[in-house]
Amino acid sequence: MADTPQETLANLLSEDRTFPPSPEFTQAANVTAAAYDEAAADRLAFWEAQARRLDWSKDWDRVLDWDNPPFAKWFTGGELNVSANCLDRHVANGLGDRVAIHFEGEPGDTRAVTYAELLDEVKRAANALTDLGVEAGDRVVIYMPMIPEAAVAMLACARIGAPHSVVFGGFSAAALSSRIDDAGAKLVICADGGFRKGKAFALKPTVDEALESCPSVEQVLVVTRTGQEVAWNDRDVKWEDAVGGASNEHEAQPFDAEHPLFILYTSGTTGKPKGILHTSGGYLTQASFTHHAVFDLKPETDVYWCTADIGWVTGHSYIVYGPMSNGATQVMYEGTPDTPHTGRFWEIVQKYGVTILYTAPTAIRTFMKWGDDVPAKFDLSSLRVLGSVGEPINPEAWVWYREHIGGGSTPVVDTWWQTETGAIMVSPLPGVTATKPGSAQRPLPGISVDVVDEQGEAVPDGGGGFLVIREPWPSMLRTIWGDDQRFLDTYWAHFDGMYFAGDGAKKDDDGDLWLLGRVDDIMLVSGHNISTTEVESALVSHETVAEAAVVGASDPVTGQGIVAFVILRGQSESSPEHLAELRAHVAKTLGAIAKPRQVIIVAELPKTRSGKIMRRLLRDIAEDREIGDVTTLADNTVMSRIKTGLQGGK
Ligand code: 6R9
Repeated sequence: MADTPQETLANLLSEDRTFPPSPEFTQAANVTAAAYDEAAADRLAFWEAQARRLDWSKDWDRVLDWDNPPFAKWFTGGELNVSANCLDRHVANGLGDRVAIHFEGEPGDTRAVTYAELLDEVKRAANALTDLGVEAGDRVVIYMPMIPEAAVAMLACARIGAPHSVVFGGFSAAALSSRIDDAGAKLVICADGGFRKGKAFALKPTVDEALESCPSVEQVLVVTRTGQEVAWNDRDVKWEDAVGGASNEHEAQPFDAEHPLFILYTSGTTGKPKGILHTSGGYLTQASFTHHAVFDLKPETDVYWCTADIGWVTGHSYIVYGPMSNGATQVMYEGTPDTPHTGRFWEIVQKYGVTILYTAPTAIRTFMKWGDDVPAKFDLSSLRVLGSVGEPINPEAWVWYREHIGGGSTPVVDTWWQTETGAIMVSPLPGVTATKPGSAQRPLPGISVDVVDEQGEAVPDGGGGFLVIREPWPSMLRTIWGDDQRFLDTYWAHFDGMYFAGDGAKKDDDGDLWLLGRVDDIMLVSGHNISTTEVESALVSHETVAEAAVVGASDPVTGQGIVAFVILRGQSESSPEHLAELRAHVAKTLGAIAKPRQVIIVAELPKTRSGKIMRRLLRDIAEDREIGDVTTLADNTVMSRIKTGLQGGK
């Protein structure tokens, strides 16, 4: 993140298309326009009403304690058990036979787990963790593939008040050990491995390697997923023995609303990863409410599918805590979208009759690249809400998603939020908002997001600047684990009394919000701040382009010159004329100032496990430097392939 925000962002892209919800959708929607008025009239009363959607063992004394800002406490004095809110209360309400998880393994193995079965397994796991000496307040690191046991492990930790810290399966031993160390974890829960891209991959050896430098860890609980050979140490315990052999009787104890629920590490571009701390009552209130409101979940009839990994905050809030607190039936898929074929996602939607799909722009752009004919082979008519998260969604990708996946009629909700915010902050409401391709639009009821200039003054409609949050919100991070000072410096030091999200944004003439990417990625061309997002969206609006990543490379004349890395759609081919046409297309769409100095065709782009493009690595290529730290890449061999491709193409 840039130390100080620079000048106001140029505002280049405009969008006139809007899609109001159908009257039928509005009629049946969970949340209506009245929610905005209620929250505007009394924000705290609004959140108090949302907290009442949960079961509390003890009522709170105060909704918000903001006596020592920016250290917030929500629902102080209140007590609840997060796991009981996700499981026990549904079973007590006679919903034990409802499927909680339709699991689809990558090799094609399937399991349907009901709420009663999930509760049974979580109770056993809670007992097993207690038997292994884990107590309330002890930290547990979870390093697993996308299998039901990952959710079981999280809910069992929550049940006994042991904060979990989930690390992406696939992170290196060094990344894993630095997180285990920072959290001071006592136990690691992992699997032998998982399935990805048609092959079994191993996790346990990485844990063994990581633990060489982690003295805090006493035991490792290992789930058998692939059955591959693994080295066995004295500290290792088989999940099947410990959990399988434990009692399924377990009474969940209530914890304070501010009891730590989890720590999740954000990669951060430099320095050591930040352990974002979330607590119980406020977090669950907002995760649960936003899931109900933004996806319009009808738990009796909907089949919900969030394609995120459990190691990303999206997996925490919108696979585990939000959906399960609402009693959702959901699909959990272990693998990649192109195994064994590029229609795998659509085959799953058709098979389970998925009604609500939540995925990332990176996936949508990949589907565009694979071609319209792939989803067209499947029956996707069950879908009624489509969501997007993780990066700005280019207007063309948004329109493609609605057309080719949503049959031209489903609302598309572009949801802006962060690990730090814990839950969705800015998004359309599907039964209320006339949606606009590419815009996340409005802060949700009870949330006060704004765009300010470098002095911290709100920009008028039509202006661009920095996204801030003016008032505390229930699921906000409470601090950075073990480092209050870094919490203050990172988020609260830029603008007086406001949370700085690190993202650039603009307000259009209707006051709708457009996210323009991380402030560190913003380019400075001939004295103008230009967002990577807008140039990328202009490129993606060309019929031959599926995906684009744009960086500013130092330029002797303009300060920075725009270099675009482009992936072509389907069978498209490039030529010098085509490259010139792409550059001209950007100039025509956004103005001459945004015309790329260079367009480079590539087959893939460097992305994190949650699908975010790592522009910093592309900047290294554009400026002909040694490639920087690649440890958080989904595939750390991609950079050498991109480089080789470039050399080969010269
Ligand atoms: C949930 C999640 C947070 C950063 C955030 C922003 C980007 C996420 C977005 C979006 C534009 C959206 N981001 N959703 N940008 N539109 N709908 O992604 O959390 O991994 O912590 O990343 O992702 O830059 O600041 P996290």
